[in-house]
Amino acid sequence: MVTCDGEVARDPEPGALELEVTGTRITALGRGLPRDGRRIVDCGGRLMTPAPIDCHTHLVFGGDRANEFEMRLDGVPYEEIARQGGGIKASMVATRALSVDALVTASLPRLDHLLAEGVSTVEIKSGYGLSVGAELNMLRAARRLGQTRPVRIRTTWLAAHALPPEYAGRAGAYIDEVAIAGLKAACAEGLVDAVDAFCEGIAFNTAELEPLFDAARALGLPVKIHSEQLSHQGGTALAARYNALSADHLEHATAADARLMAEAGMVATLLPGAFYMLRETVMPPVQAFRDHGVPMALSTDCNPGTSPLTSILMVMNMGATLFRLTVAECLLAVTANAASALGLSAETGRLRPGLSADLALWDVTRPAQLVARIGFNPLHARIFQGDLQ
Ligand code: DI6
Ligand code: FE
Repeated sequence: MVTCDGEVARDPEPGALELEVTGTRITALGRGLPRDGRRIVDCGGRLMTPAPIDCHTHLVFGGDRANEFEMRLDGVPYEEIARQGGGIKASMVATRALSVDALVTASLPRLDHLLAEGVSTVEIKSGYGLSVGAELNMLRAARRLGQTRPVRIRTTWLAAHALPPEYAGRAGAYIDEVAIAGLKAACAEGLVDAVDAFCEGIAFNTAELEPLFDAARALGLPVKIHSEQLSHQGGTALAARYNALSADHLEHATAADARLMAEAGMVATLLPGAFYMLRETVMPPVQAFRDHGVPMALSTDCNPGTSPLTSILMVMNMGATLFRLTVAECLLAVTANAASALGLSAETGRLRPGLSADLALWDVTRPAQLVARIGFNPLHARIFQGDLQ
């Protein structure tokens, strides 16, 4: 058993621990627990971990952008494709064309792929609607996904993802009329757990994002940010001023950013799928995060453009191979630290009495076996809120 509550051992002691579940909760962890009247499940010597958490996804969207993949193979850079109306805007057109029902249908296979690897909790962002109505529909679809499958969905308002053509040259008006006005409407409908923004040369700058973060604060919502992905724009420092839950991507972040993140209690969410797809060469400052004690999470960033990835196991492998994280860091990055990135550390992500019984049972005996293999899923059983599935 790997509790992800502190150190992760390379070789967990065989048969060391028993775990008691009552209803939806872990109620005890230890040796020789009382058995009277309990249903006993023998896990057959398999490895148990907290169920993985995917803490940064754009899983709800319409359409497909494999054509842009081909353009990039021909040498056209991502930012150039975006300037030509591809990229996020192409997904906007395809997403606006779908009803809530159709968005659910399009997104369900992606969610199921994550669940097949034991995932208990998925964060889903808006950000491909870019109008109040279409952004609301994305989060309605996200909530519906959570009613359709046994999974915990956290929704994030990411209207500040790109500027739609109808607001070209009027970023301030877009933030006011769509990002902030829509946030209030979405919040009133119970559709928002956090607010995110894309701070980048091809998206929004820090001055434009400040009023949005002020609005989030006024509504009592935590913020997150996509920052320093393609260039250094200062989004991480802005987010730290708002005690953000996390800053995400961070390839171009500095040691000074890491210090601010530590002071603000933020998680660094690293997204190796986007790094890989864009053939990035600048690495996130992993050693600075370690030195400053910034917890690192890893996530799929599942999206139609820069990270069409729906495997949390692959993400762990990439975290190790591309970012040189240790196996222990990779495991914590998709469990305890991913929970922190969603403000859920008192709810899930560790094996600890009081937390939700969200467990994964794997046909392996050592954590390294989860991280080392590529394209192999050793999940034996998934337990969500105490239910063995
Ligand atoms: N950064 C990303 O990598 C994705 N969104 C973001 O803010 C890209 C989204 C896309 O290309 O569709
Ligand atoms: Fe993203």
